[in-house]
Amino acid sequence: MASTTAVRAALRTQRIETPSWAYGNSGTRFKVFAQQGVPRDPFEKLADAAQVHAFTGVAPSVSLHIPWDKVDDYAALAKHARDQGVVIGAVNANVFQDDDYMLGSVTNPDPRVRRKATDHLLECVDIMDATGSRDLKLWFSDGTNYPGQDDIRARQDRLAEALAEVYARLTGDQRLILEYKFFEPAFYTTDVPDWGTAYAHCLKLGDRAKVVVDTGHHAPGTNIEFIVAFLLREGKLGAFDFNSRFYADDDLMVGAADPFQLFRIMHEVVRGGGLDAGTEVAFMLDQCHNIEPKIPGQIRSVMNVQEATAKALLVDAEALAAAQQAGDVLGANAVLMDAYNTDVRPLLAELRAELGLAPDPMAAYAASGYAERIKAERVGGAQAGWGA
Ligand SMILES: [Mn+2]
Repeated sequence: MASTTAVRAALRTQRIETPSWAYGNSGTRFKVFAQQGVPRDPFEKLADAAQVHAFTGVAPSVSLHIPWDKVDDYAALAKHARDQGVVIGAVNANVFQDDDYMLGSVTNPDPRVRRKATDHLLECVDIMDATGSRDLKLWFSDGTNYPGQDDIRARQDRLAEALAEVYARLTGDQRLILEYKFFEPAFYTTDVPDWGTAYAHCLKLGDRAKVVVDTGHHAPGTNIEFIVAFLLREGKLGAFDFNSRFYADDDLMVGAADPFQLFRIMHEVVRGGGLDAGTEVAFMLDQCHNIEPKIPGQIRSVMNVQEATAKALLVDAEALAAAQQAGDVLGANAVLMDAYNTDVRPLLAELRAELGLAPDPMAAYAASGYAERIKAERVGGAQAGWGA
C-alpha cells in the first residue's frame, strides 16, 4: 500500500466542481418532479453549491450554464459566489434549446443559424472574461436522424470552422473543452460522437483545446479508463463530467452504478499524472437529481469521487509495476484489487478532521437545518429547472 500520508496530501489538493443545474429541478423527458426549496435564480444556486463546499471542503467552484444562468451582471454574480465562499468555474454553452437548431447549430446547413450559434459561443467567452472562468465547455446536440438527411463530411467542415473562430477568441489561460456523446438527441449520425472525433478537432485547434470525458456518454461495455489513459498520455484530457449510467445518459450520481469503473478511471488518472500539482484535468460533476434531494445528492457524489480517488492513490505502484514486469497476471490484478477493496472511509474522515470539517458530511449537512431553511424561505417565484 502507498503511504497514507501521501494519499491524504493528494486528496487534500483535489478539487471537484459542481454544476449549477444540479440544484434546479430536473427529470426525464416524461416528467419533472418539483422539490421544495429549489433555487429560483443563479444566485440561490450558488448559495446551495456553497453548502456542498462547506461540508466537503473540496468543491469550491461551480459550473454555469448559459442561458439557464443568464444574469444582467456577471461580475456581480462572480462577486456573490466569492461572498458565499465559492467561485464560478466552467461556462457551458447551450445551442440545443432553440427552434432554430432543429437541424443543428454550428453544423446546420443554413449559414444564418450557424452564425447565431457561433455568436452564442463567443458570448460565452465574454461571460468568462467577466467571471474569470478558465473553461468554455462545448457540447453539440448536432447530428441527423435519417440517412441522407445531410452531408456528414460538410457538417465536419462547418464544425471545424466554428470551433476555430471560437478558439481564436480565447485569451490568457482560457481553454475550449469539447465534449462528445455517441447518440441522442440525434439518432442516426452525431457530429461529435466519440473521443476520437473530439480529439482530432482539438488537436487541430491547439494546446488550449482539450477533450471532456462525460462518463455517461459511452456505449455499454466501453472501456472508459482506456480512453482516459490515452488522452492523458497525449496531454488532451481537459476535464471529466462525472455521473453514472445504467442504460443511456442517465446522469445519476457518480459512482452509484459502477464504483469499480470509477476506481479504474481514477487509477488511470493517478497513473497518468492527472492529480499532480498543476494538472490540467478538471474534475466536474454533470448530474441531475430527479427524485433525491439535490444538495445531499451533490455531497454524496463528491464523496464518491473522493473514495474512488483515495483507493486509486492506495494502489502500490511499485508492486504493480514489478508484477506486470514479471508477467505475474494474478499478482498484478491482486495489487489493484487490494487497493479497491480497502475501506477508505476512515481515512477520509481523518482527512476531514484535519481540514476542520465534520467527518460525515451527509450527517453534518442534515443536522445544519439548511434544507428546512430554504424550504421555508424560498416561497413564491419560479423555480429553476431545465430551460429556466
Ligand atoms: Mn456532460
